[in-house]
Amino acid sequence: MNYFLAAALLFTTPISCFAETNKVQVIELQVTDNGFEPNSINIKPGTSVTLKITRKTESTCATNIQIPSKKIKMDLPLNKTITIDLGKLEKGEVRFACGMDMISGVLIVK
Ligand SMILES: [Cu+2]
Repeated sequence: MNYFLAAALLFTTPISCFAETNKVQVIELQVTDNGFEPNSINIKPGTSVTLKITRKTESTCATNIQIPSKKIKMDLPLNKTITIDLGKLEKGEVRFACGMDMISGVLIVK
């Protein structure tokens, strides 16, 4: 047993857990008959955000998603989860919408 390593792990683990700069938030979104669910998400500034989006319905025009401020456009295949890494978000709002901009939602960073 390597006691030095064990001690090092014991002391480094809690520190990295609480480090402000390494916060990651995974947000799971679904596209249903009601649109994006949820369609309003609160996030703390400086958090790295990963979206996991699954389209659950055929009867929607949201077969793709666009995030204009991040210049992102992705197809949303039925019942398949896609992952979008947004990186660290600063204060403000990040809007997302279907390709035709009829169904939308927002990440509120504050
Ligand atoms: Cu649409």
